[in-house]
Amino acid sequence: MPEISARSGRASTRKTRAAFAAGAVVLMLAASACSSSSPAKAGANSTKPVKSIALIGGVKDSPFYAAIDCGAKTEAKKLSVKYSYSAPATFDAAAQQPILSSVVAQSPQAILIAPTDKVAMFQPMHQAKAAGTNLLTVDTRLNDASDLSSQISSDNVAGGALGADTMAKLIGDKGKVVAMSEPPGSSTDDQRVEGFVKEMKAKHPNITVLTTQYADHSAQATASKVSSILAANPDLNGVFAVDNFTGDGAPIGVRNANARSRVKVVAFDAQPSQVQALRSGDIDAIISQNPYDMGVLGVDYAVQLGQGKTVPKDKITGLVAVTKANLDSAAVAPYVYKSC
Ligand code: T6T
Repeated sequence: MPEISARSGRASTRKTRAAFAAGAVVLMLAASACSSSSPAKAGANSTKPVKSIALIGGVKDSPFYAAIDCGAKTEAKKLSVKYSYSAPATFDAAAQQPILSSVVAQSPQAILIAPTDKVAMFQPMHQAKAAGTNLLTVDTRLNDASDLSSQISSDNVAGGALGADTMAKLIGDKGKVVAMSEPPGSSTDDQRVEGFVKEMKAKHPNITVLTTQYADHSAQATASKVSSILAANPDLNGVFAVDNFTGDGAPIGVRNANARSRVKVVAFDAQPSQVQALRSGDIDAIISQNPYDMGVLGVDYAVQLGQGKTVPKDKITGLVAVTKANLDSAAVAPYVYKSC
């Protein structure tokens, strides 16, 4: 059982103490092991005092980004900083770029953004940086982080590995599994698949991992893909779904194939629909993140940068494996997504 380790960062420490106090049986991945020791150089950032901060989410109507918004909004109010939130209608760079342009036109001193494409969003964000705005990413990342003052996210490779270990436990460490993801391009989904496949290969030699399947941000497409995988592999034992769309669609596909008694489902993100599916027994576990912390830390770091202080260039927030057994525990509460 991986150690539950203390995590740095004000907001995280508070929640971590609650977690230790609760003594819940959760798999929490250390953030401190991944936070880099080389803080951003103050000189690389604008040190204008921060009067306004803008958050740009990955997509509208997402409980995950709503939870980041809740943390950021709460912290901005506490620090008396003007704050705005916006997000594109679809999770793609073509929809996110105009949102970024309109935010830059309002000249916030800092922008927190979840880039929808680790390559395509570099240039528009580079222009925002050139306009004198401090850029911090939350959740997703860019391949080229040279313009970023800080990157705040889960360790998604570790999240995929936790999904693999959780799945292995559920299926008796033997059998056949598949990962369901989105088309490559989003750093988070790509890293979860990477972590899942690597962990299965390294630690679970008696589990065969089929080629990852992709369904383009659609629960229905995921459901039909899962049904056809099951038709071709009646001996399939598990499906790992890396985000909300696949997490909503995978149990539907398993149910449509009348395979629930023999197929385990591990999803990602404890948003309302996944929590409901866990309670109803349609899924078996959720690997969940702490988006609220990402929002709080993003605002904290943006304000500190404006004061000329240094902040961690790379900050990893926590992950837990949620089951029906620990879902209502105090330790898991920070990882169940809430808007506000
Ligand atoms: O899994 C989260 C987020 O981490 C990912 O980047 C995109 O999908 C979600 O927002 C789930 O809805």
